[in-house]
Amino acid sequence: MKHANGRVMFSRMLALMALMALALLVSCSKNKGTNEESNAAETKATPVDKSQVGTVEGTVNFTGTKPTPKKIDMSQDPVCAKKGENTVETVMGNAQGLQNVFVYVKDGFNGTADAPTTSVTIDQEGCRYHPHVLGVMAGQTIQIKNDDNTTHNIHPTPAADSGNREWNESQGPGAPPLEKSFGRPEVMLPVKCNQHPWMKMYINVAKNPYFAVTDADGKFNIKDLPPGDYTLAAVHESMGEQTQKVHLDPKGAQTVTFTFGGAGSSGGK
Ligand SMILES: [Cu+2]
Repeated sequence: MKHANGRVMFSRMLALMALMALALLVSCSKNKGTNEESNAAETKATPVDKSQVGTVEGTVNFTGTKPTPKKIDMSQDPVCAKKGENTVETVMGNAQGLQNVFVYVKDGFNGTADAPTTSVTIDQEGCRYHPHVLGVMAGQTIQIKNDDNTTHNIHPTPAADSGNREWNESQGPGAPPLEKSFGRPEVMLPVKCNQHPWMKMYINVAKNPYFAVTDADGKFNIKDLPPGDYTLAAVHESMGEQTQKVHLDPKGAQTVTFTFGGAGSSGGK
């Protein structure tokens, strides 16, 4: 009898151990499931922490004497010749400031940023492009307007290896705005008009939203940049690109100066 009781006890113990093992297995697989979910969340892009962003601002200077702006002969189209200040816009700006320099975060921003849903505008007015230098994010809409009583033919000519597409399109007086975008980053993408050979501008397609174009005083201001170490680049249509390393603390403000030209420089081509 004693022997038989021991056997019953042993088999009950075995059954209990089996149950405990099963319970352990179930709880383990539950944990595993939770871990997988949190891993998936970690691989998603980290959104920019808006409470920590800062500003990089500064000036692009030109040393030397700016060339006297060349006059443009618009006499081939009487509509154009009537209005506008008809000078070439290559090297311009007040005092030592250099206008129309595209300043952008070239390296160091590893987050993801969607293209803004707002569009940027190119206006054709007085047979000139306004602005002369434009910054836009890859994929962002560019609205092209014709405010002239003449026909323009907009013709962007991207670099062959840029991945952007070359196109040209006519736009008559009163025609609705064209809506275009470029999918790949490219600096100083030239735009010309097939009707008016003096019409020229540059579109800069950026891979992130951290860029600016210098104003008439050569000033730029890049806002809402997360803290980090960056390569800041400044590119001019005829004098090429310069870069600088910039460190930005949380909620920081950095001032950067770029200098183009040199004693006696006429500002390139
Ligand atoms: Cu034109």
